[in-house]
Amino acid sequence: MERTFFIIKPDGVARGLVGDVLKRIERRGFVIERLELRQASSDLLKEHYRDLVQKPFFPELEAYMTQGPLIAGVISGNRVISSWRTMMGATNPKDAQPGTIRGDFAQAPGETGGIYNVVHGSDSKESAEREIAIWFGERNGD
Ligand code: DAT
Ligand code: MG
Repeated sequence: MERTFFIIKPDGVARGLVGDVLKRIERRGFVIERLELRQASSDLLKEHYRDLVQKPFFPELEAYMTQGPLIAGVISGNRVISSWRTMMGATNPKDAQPGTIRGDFAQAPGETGGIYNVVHGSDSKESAEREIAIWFGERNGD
């Protein structure tokens, strides 16, 4: 069965949205394979967002993702990678459709332009396997 890696980001945990997000996963029929409350380190984040480390917004992204505990997990199901991306909605909450997690729970960026969008999901099969290994692989004491 296909699987993907997801995060309920620190804003989602701090705002008490864990139950809402997990409910949507369960209601959709996806199976929760792994679920862990974690504090992400700077090194882990740099590996996870390997392709974004050089972007001007990376320092803000790193501060956001390490500001408090997050939920990291693995879910499985038929076509779960693309389905979870659809359930999340667009990256920027101002573009996210109502009915998506970001469209229902995340606010449009303010003056600073920072994007706080509640959830993460792997964008391809390769990313899913890479991210599962980073977060739950042997390197992290699994
Ligand atoms: P997604 O999370 O939808 O896969 P992404 O992989 O392009 O989007 O970016 C990862 C995260 O980085 C995103 O959830 C929020 C942040 N981010 C992306 N583009 C940004 C930007 N232009 N300004 C600020 N933060 C940004
Ligand atoms: Mg991404």
